[in-house]
Amino acid sequence: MFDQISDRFNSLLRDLRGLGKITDKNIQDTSREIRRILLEADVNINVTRDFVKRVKERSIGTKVIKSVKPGEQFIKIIHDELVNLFGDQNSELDFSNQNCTVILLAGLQGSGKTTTCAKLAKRILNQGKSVLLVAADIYRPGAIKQLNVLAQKIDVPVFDSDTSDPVKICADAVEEAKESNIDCVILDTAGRMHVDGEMMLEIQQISESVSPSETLFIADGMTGQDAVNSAKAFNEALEITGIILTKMDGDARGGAAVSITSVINKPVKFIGVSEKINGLDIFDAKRMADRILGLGDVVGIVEKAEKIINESEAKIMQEKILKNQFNLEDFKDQLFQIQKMGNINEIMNMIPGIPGKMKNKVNMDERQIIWTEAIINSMTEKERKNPQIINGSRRSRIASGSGRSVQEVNQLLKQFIEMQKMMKKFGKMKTPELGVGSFFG
Ligand SMILES: Nc1nc2c(ncn2[C@@H]2O[C@H](COP(=O)(O)OP(=O)(O)OP(=O)(O)O)[C@@H](O)[C@H]2O)c(=O)[nH]1
Ligand SMILES: [Mg+2]
Repeated sequence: MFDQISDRFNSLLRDLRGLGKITDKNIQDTSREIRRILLEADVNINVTRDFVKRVKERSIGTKVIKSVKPGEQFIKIIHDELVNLFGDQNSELDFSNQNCTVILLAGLQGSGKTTTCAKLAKRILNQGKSVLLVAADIYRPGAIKQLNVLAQKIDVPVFDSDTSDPVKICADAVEEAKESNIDCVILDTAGRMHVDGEMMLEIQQISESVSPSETLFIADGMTGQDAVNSAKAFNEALEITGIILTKMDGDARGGAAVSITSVINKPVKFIGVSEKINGLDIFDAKRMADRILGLGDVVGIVEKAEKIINESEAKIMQEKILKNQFNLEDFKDQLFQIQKMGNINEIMNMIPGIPGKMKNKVNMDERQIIWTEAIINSMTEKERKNPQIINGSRRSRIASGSGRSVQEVNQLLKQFIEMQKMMKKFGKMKTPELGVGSFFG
C-alpha cells in the first residue's frame, strides 16, 4: 500500500534531514519534489496544488527552533499536511442513536460494498452488538446470494423480503430491526458502472426513508481519478459521513483514493486490506502519514522539543555561544532539557535514518547525564564560569564531592573545553547550530 509514494518520500526526507537551514531555495526545491511525488502517485491535481501551497506557506513562516534540526521541522510540516490530507477527523462509527444505528453503503459497481458489509458486520458483532444485513441490490443476479453467503460465514442474519422495491426493503428491514431490538442495520445497495440518475434517485429515497446514522462511500483504491468524480456526485446526492477505501492491499498508487477525502472533505473511516472478512482496518491518518514517510516517531520528538524548549531561552543560549560565553552552568541547563525529553537512547532510537555509526556514538548510559550533572554541581560558581581555573587540587575536590573519579572530571573538562573551541569556530562562522548533542556525539 502506497509503496511508490512512500519510497519517494523516503528519499526526499533523507535529503531534508541533512538541511542546516530552511531557505527559500530548499523550500522551492522541496515543494517541486513533493508536487512530483503526489502527481505521480495519481493524487488529484487540485489536491496536490493545495498541499504544496500549504507546505510552502508553513515552511516560510516557520521560526527555526534551535534545538531541532531545520530539516526535521520541514519533515514535521509535511507530516502534518499529510495527516490533514487524510482527514484528521474522528473515524469511529457513530452509534449515538439509541434506537437502532443504520449504516448505508454507497458506491460504484464492484467497489467492494457487499464485501465491506460483511467486514463491518463482523467488526460490530465483535463489539458485542447485534447486526442485521440488508440486500437492497435486486438488480445484479447473484447479489443477494453473495451477501447471504458472506453473512452465513459470520453468522449474521440477512433481512428476508418478498418485495422487489429496494426502498421498501430497506424501510421494512429497519422497522423490523427496531422491533426486535437489533443494534445495527447495514444496507448493501446496488452499484452501477457509472454515476447515473436513476441509481442516485433510488439511493436518495432509501436514505430519506431510513435516516441513516452513517452513509459510507465505498471507493475502490485501485481506481484512478474517476473515483474522485463519483465521490463528488455521491456526496452531492447524499449526506456522506465517511469513506472506506477498499483494495488497499493491491499495488495501486492510491493517490486518487486519498484525494477523495480532500475533495469531499469527509474522513476515511476504514481501509479494506484483503478480500477476507477480517480484512478491514481502522484508518488512522497519523499512522498512515508515519508509514508513508517511513518515520519512526520524529514527529513526537519535535513535539516534545517544542514543548520544552522555550524560544527566548534558546535565543539567550545562542547569543552566549556567539559571544563565546557558553559555560558549564549553561551546559548543565542544556543537560537538564535533554533529560526532560526523556530517555536519550530511546529518543535516538525514535529517529529513523540516523546512521548506525552515530547511534553507537550517542548510545550512552542514561546515568552519564546524572554523573555529569553531579560533577558540575560539585564545582563552585566561579569554576563553572571559568573552567580554566580548575587545577589538580580543585579536580580532586570536585571528584570526591560528586562521588566520581578524577579521570571522569578530567574527561568532562577536556570535552567541554573542546566543545568551547568548536563553538568559538562556529560562532565566528555565525552558524550557531550547535547543541549539547555535539558534546556526546
Ligand atoms: N483484495 C481485495 N479485494 C477486495 C476488497 N474489497 C473487496 N474486494 C473484492 O472486490 C470484488 C468486488 O467486491 P464486491 O463486494 O462484490 O463489490 P460491490 O461494490 O458489492 O459490487 P456490486 O455489488 O457489483 O456493485 C470482490 O471480488 C471482492 O472480493 C479488499 O479490500 N481487498
Ligand atoms: Mg454488491
